Amino acid sequence: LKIESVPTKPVEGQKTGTSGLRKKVKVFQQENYLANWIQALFDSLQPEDYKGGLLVLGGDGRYFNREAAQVFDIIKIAAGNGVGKILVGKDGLMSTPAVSAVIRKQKANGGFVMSASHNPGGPEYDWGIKFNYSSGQPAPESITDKIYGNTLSISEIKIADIPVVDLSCLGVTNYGDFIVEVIDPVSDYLELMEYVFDFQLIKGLLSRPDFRFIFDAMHAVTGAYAKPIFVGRLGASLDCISNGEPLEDFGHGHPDPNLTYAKDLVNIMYAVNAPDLGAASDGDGDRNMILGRGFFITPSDSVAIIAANAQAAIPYFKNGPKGLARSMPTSGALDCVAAKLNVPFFEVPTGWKFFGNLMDAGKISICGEESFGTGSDHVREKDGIWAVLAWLSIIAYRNKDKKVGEKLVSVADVAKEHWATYGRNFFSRYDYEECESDGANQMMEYLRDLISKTQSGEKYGNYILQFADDFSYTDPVDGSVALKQGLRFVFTDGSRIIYRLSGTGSAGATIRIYIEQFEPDVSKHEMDAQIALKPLIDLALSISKLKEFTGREKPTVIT
Ligand code: VG1
Ligand code: CO
Repeated sequence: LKIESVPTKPVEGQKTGTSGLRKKVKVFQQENYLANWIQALFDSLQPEDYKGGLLVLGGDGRYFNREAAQVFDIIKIAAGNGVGKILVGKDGLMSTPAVSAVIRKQKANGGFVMSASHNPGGPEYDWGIKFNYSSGQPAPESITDKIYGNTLSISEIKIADIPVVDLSCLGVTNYGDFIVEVIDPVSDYLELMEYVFDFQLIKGLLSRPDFRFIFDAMHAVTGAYAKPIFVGRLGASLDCISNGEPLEDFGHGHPDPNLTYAKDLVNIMYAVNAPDLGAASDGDGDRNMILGRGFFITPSDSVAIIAANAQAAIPYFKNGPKGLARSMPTSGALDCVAAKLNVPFFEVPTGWKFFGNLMDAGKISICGEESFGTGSDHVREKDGIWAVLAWLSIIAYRNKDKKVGEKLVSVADVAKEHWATYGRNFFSRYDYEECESDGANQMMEYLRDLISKTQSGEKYGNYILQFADDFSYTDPVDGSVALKQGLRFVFTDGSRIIYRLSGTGSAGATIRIYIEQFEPDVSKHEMDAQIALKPLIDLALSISKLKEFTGREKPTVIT
């Protein structure tokens, strides 16, 4: 293997955000931009973490993935740095949770996911890359900070001279000491799903004449998984899958499974004669949205409901979940379940990387984020298909003895029963995308200053302040500290307003406002969340002076 040392110079702006490095495709097309980052990554690892080792490479199928894998050097730089073998998903495809699963199953040292997740794809849009570690978890901040540091002083890239690999054919190719194996991106993942869930139970539900299911792959990576899993193994009919072909530009779509961007699915699920369960997943297959007939399950409720029903409906959890965790802005619905199950509970900053240590230490098994992320310790990423299988399992379990013609327990019934048992946590998130960075930063500074002057007991409209702070987190496993993870106003009745700036955007600043209010009174549970939360939303806008700082009248996305 001929290895060349190519001189290079640092390029600005290679700091990793909430989940990997994400920029416009045009930025990644600059000379050595991606190559620098990949080399900086190897320079940040201990040699024993990759020399002669095994890495995994997958992606969500978006524009630029093929170039990135080959021409722009991920494979060649891996070889140049002495990696022994790389497992690449066929056609460069592999979902984020599947990469995590393959790393674990094949005992790899780590892996790359070429994805900007739910951000749109195409020459004018976004690209991104994430690195996961040997237990399949997103690289911790200690590593991503090192990578960034190395991008500022990088001077050489080690590149192996190997020809372009045909990623469309399964098989092994040797290049001296370096091996490329193109693998089926589905099989290890499918095997894991069969281990976690009772496929016979789900099959029973999907074959009922009185139950209809629809899955929208949004022309993203789960298209490659939905057919072999839902249709091939679970007997759903092919027309249950919509937008099932992964496309480089996601069919001009925005592959974000929420009420705004998964409009097609929402329309189907709110029409007369809607299916019983509708679901969608994002670009790289780690997010999910669950809908019943005319009924939206908030992600915060989804993780709570899955946790409450897991022991009965999902074999993997037959002894009950070990512990539960959510990101700080996610609603407290999960807290109530943890209290009832009497299991440990953790609140971590936004971003899946904070759950990994808790899982490795055996402290939690189910966790979630309000941002359509749900998962468990079967892998170290959130997992869209897993969440859909979890919901199918719950509905299947609740109806397993029902005869055709009997009324089935619906998705909405399960949610309403859950609220009746635990109370309802009304929750909404307002996103103001692509604001001017200056205005957004000034607003956050203004709020920080305000928080430093607040005192508990102060009145805000009808709410009494319990405390306000800038959330920080000390990892109970390794003691690492994450500061400035979101500004919180917590009121005495448990209501919360939280402000954060997004760490995944590729242009300007995105402000997120999270609003939550707990309602124990069953007679109020059927209220529309926007109506129930209106006073608190108005308060959130006035406290922050959002309009003055950003000039925005309305959010771009409400979930
Ligand atoms: C967002 C979500 C966060 C999620 C992250 C990555 O981050 O809020 O909960 O973990 O995206 O998800 P931010 O910093 O923009 O709020 V994914 O599907 O992009 O890997
Ligand atoms: Co994603």
